[in-house]
Amino acid sequence: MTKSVFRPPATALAALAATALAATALVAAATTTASAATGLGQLAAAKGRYIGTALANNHLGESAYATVADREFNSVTPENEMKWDATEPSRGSFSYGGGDAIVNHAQAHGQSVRGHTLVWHSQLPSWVSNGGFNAATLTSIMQNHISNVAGHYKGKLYAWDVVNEAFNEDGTRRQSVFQTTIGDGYIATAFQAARAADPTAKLYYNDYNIEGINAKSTAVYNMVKAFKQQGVPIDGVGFQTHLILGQVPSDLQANLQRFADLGVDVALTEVDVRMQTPADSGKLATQSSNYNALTKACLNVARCVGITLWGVTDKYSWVPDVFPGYGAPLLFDDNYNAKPAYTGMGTALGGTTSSPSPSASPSASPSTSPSSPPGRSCSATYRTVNQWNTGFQGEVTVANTGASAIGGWTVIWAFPNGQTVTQLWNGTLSQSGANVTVRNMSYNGSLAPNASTTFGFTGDWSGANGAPSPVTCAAS
Ligand code: 9MR
Repeated sequence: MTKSVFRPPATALAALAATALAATALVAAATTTASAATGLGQLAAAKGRYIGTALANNHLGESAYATVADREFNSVTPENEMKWDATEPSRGSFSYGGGDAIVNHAQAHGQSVRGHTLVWHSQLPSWVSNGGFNAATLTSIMQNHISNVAGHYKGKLYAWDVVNEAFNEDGTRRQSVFQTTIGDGYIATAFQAARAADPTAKLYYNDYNIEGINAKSTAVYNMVKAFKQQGVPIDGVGFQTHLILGQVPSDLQANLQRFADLGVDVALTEVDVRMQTPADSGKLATQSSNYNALTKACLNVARCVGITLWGVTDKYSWVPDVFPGYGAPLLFDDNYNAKPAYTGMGTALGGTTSSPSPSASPSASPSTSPSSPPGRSCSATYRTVNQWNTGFQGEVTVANTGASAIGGWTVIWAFPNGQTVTQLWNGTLSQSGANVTVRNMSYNGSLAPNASTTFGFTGDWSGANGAPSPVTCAAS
């Protein structure tokens, strides 16, 4: 098995060296070793979380953009391609080209997809906002939109931002056309329609300026609490987290936790940390510690499932267009050099930053069984589903065999007859000779006691295709 060791890309080291970043981080960068570059997504996956990015179709043809996106992230959110103006530009006429391209790209690169967004006052075609519909008609237009769009992507998305930005800063409802025409109930109706259209996607309410405890976040909190009491199908709350340099709310973690305690997942869904441009070493160092802090806040909350950056590179960030004089809010600069913020986040995710030592060195110890923390345990059951000339299909069922919920799992086996895995789904593969290690994806790591999940794969064999034994499982 190859141990995950975080190594900033070479460009990140250059960026670090050029800044007055805290001495510890400089030491870290200078002494970090690794056998293979490891992206943020892989680091997060080892903790049962994801690190995602907003992805824009029109930039995917740029090789540096696609390379960084695919290397670093294990989740994507279409930046604009699934919004109402893109998917139903005129009434009853649906177009999915942009969204489909993102989903196909994500599937080809082992990334889960957060759908964004079904009901929002912005990027809403004027046939909806200015149609003059009565409540019954607008309700059915909204239900029809959700049923078509969420239905089109049924089974393919990890989550949907069902309703986006429905509250004002003071905690009152935003006076969108949905609110003024249908009334408060439109949000619950939207969630019910989304559940009916795609029963497996996690359904989120998503908003900005709700990261700290304030009037707006408390209004959302009260809505979620009421939904849980009333049986309205809500699974998560997305905290956009568009921050200003140096202004990570000190109560971010406490706020995430109070929502999680209502029985929903939480996620940071559109993270960026903007600064007045031009950037300088001091600002970049502050930004690095801001990213470090917000990542830790999420990791410290068991139900914080992942973090999405709102873009791959500063070059294409929405920030300078909307906040003139501000920019440089992401992890990679205009030339795709990793910024100190990249290291700030990677370090929080457990990237190795100590001097090389025997225990920190990459090790190959496939015969060692992984171990689980006390109270957490899992089992892995291997089966051959199908077998032909030189190929076969396998499946492993992972079950939580302990009394506590688990947040992630790692399955290890050694093939007895030189078989190799050629493709694997619903898990993250690392393979070294006969030794195979599979970790959960962001969306299937959490298992309640007695719950199980499966991952599948295809492989090559010749001569014999014996089942491996033992197949061990470690829970986290
Ligand atoms: O990043 C998006 C940008 O390309 C669009 O022009 C803009 C239009 O409103 O939307 C941006 O994304 C927004 C997201 O969908 C919802 N939260 C705020 C984001 C930044 O404006």
